[in-house]
Amino acid sequence: ADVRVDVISIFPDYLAALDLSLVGKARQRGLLDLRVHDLRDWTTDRHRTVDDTPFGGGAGMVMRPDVWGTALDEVLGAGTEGAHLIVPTPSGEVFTQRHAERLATAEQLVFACGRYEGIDARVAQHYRDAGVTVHELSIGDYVLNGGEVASLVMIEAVARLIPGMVGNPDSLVEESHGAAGLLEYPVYTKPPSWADLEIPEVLLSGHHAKIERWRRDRALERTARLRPDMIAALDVASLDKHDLAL
Ligand code: 6GU
Repeated sequence: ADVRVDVISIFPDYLAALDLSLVGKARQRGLLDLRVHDLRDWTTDRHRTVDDTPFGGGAGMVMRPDVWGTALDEVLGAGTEGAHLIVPTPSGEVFTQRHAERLATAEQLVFACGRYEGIDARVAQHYRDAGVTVHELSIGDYVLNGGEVASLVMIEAVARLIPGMVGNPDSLVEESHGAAGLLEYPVYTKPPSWADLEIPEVLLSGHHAKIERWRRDRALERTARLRPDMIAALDVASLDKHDLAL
């Protein structure tokens, strides 16, 4: 397969959705070698313990570095070259399309899904020191119970960028958070009249340049309303003289 993805979790069943849809098809077609592992397979005690109380006190439990170390050493294998370790955590950098693009070029991605109050901080430190590219990533400013759902999100965002994964590659370049740096314009299909609502007349005009202009205006309008931060970040060189009228 082109890409190897490993997910380590104490709830491997959470990742069952990766058998479905585009990611599932990519696995069947051999484009993606995706393996889900149970962290408890690397425990050595009778109770299959993965966590302990935090040094310094405080609420909750912390995942033990020794169990994670044994698991990650085995899953990463010999070469650290080309391997990226992703540690989903609400205290990480916010995951964006830029991260997805970078991760889509990696040979191996390993997702270490923490639960409880997180994984002992020495784990990320150790693998960084060993030359693995480690990313501590959050999927947004809210709290989940663990890294599993965040891993699903990131794997889907990365998988659809792997060459040969999406049926029509045009749908990858024209979309939100793509080259334009704008939110998408509204889209319509048949029937042309529904629930007393008509589709915008320009879309029936057959006038390609007018349609493009209308779509760009709607994208700019929507982005200014919902995401002023994205407008502020726009490269002035990406604007045309008609945009400036807005
Ligand atoms: Cl990556 N993990 C958890 N537990 N909560 C989150 C998150 C990750 N991203 C946003 N909230």
